[in-house]
Amino acid sequence: MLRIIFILLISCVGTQLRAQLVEQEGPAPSANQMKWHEMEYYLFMHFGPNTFSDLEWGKGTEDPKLFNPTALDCRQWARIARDAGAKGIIITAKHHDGFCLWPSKYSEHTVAQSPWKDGKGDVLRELSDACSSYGIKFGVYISPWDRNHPDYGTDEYNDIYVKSMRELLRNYGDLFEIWWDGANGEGPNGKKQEYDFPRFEKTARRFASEAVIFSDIGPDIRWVGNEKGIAGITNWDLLDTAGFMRGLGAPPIDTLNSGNVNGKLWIPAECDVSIRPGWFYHPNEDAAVKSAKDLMKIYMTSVGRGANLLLNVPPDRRGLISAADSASLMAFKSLRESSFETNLALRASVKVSTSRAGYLPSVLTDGFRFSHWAPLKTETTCSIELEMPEPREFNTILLQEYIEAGQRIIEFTVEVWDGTAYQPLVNGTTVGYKRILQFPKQLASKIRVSVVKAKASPILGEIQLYNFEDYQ
Ligand code: FUL
Repeated sequence: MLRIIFILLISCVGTQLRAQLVEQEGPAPSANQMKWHEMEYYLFMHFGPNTFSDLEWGKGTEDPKLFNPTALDCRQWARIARDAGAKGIIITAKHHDGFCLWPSKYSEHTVAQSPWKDGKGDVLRELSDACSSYGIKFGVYISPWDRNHPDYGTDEYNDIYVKSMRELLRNYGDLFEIWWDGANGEGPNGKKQEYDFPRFEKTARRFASEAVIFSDIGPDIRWVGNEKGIAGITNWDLLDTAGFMRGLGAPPIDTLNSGNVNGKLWIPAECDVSIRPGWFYHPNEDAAVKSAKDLMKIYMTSVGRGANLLLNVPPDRRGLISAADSASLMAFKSLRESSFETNLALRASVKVSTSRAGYLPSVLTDGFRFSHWAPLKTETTCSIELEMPEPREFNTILLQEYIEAGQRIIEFTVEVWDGTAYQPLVNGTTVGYKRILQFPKQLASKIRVSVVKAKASPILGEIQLYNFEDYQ
């Protein structure tokens, strides 16, 4: 009993202290969204009848016998993802052709009707188990558009979708993300569906309370507006969704790309992009796999702009990640690791314009985003000087805001000390969870970061410097 009272007391004091120090500005991420931000990079896998028919959008009339991977091994997928530094896998449990990668009771177009494992196989079971044994997270793409289901285009289909979602969400362990595609075309009877998204959302929340939900307009994560891996140079984690819908009624592309500075909801962007030209595996695209350098550029325009990177790596007809894709993923991992190996600003001394009581400037160079610093509450601008023990060569700066208290920075500058004065180096707009900017190589011991415009007193977690090899 005493122990419980003690814990309660500590947590009340803790909450009060936090509330006093880091007042929230506008919308802030939920606990699930915060975990999602921290994932940064994970894989997408498009797999199903299209893998075998060479199509991107199956018609829904494909014979389920087409689905017959000869050596499917989800442990290979999960191992490659983990070794590539990706934090999870999102699989197309059902794409637009309606084929279910699990033996759903609510469809006649599933792995159970296929010859794979004599109709006794379950890709979701194997992948969910593989992800947990390799310590990565598992998520699902469940296309609302279904070109196969006979009830599509009628009210009954909304029931079917809810039931199959419930079946899936209850039986395959914890999910980190549910992916709702905006595409909505005709079903087998030529009719389009009026989706009951409020009901879908209720079901998702009830049976996957730990998952974030992705769609054009969230509710948790938004589409970035392109399939190239490019978030806006200005990228707000905020969005206004009132009056918008998924698919054709979505907000304009540039809004999805940059968010809304005064958006009422925390709905950060996710960049979905494929390692190959198509989303599904096509043998004739084997020579068109993106290189490590291509992927690094994508990383910089997604994670480097405060968005997450969802990189599609489609399994082939054997049911394996092909050698070319895995080689490129590993080379991308090495390039990333060598680029970020040495934080030259680690433990650099820090001088600031003003500091709020209780905030130590030195945490800005301690290597941890979570420990954060802020100027006086009344100041919406600030300047931070970092000094390294001796001149070092660098060409990259990484900044992180403490977004748990909201996203605040609107504009910042970076200057370099040339021995007599500060010279302009690079300017930026939003920071958010992470911002990485590059500039021509410098040899210097001092830089100055100034927040010149913010929605409220800025709260920063990290400032880091790196010297990247050229990957352009
Ligand atoms: C799109 C779909 O139509 C594509 O087939 C793919 O799944 C992509 C990720 O989303 O909207």
